[in-house]
Amino acid sequence: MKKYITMIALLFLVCVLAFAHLNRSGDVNCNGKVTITDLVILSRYLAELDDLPCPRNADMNKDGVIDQLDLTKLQRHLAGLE
Ligand SMILES: [Ca+2]
Ligand SMILES: [Ca+2]
Repeated sequence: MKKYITMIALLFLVCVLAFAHLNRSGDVNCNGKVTITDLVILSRYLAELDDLPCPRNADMNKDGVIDQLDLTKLQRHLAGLE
């Protein structure tokens, strides 16, 4: 019985983390919100001025590359167009 409870708890945790990850696309500073600050940070990263604090959230279009297309997608998201 204890084994099943542990497995269910782990499955729940995996689901929560997966859902949280999905909802954090664009949150490149990992503060839990997608704001203009994320846009500035991503812009500075693409201009090679700074590192990305949270690169896993920067690939907005999920193509495996962090580039101008992700910046555009983040801009559109913040503008409410996506
Ligand atoms: Ca953020
Ligand atoms: Ca991308």
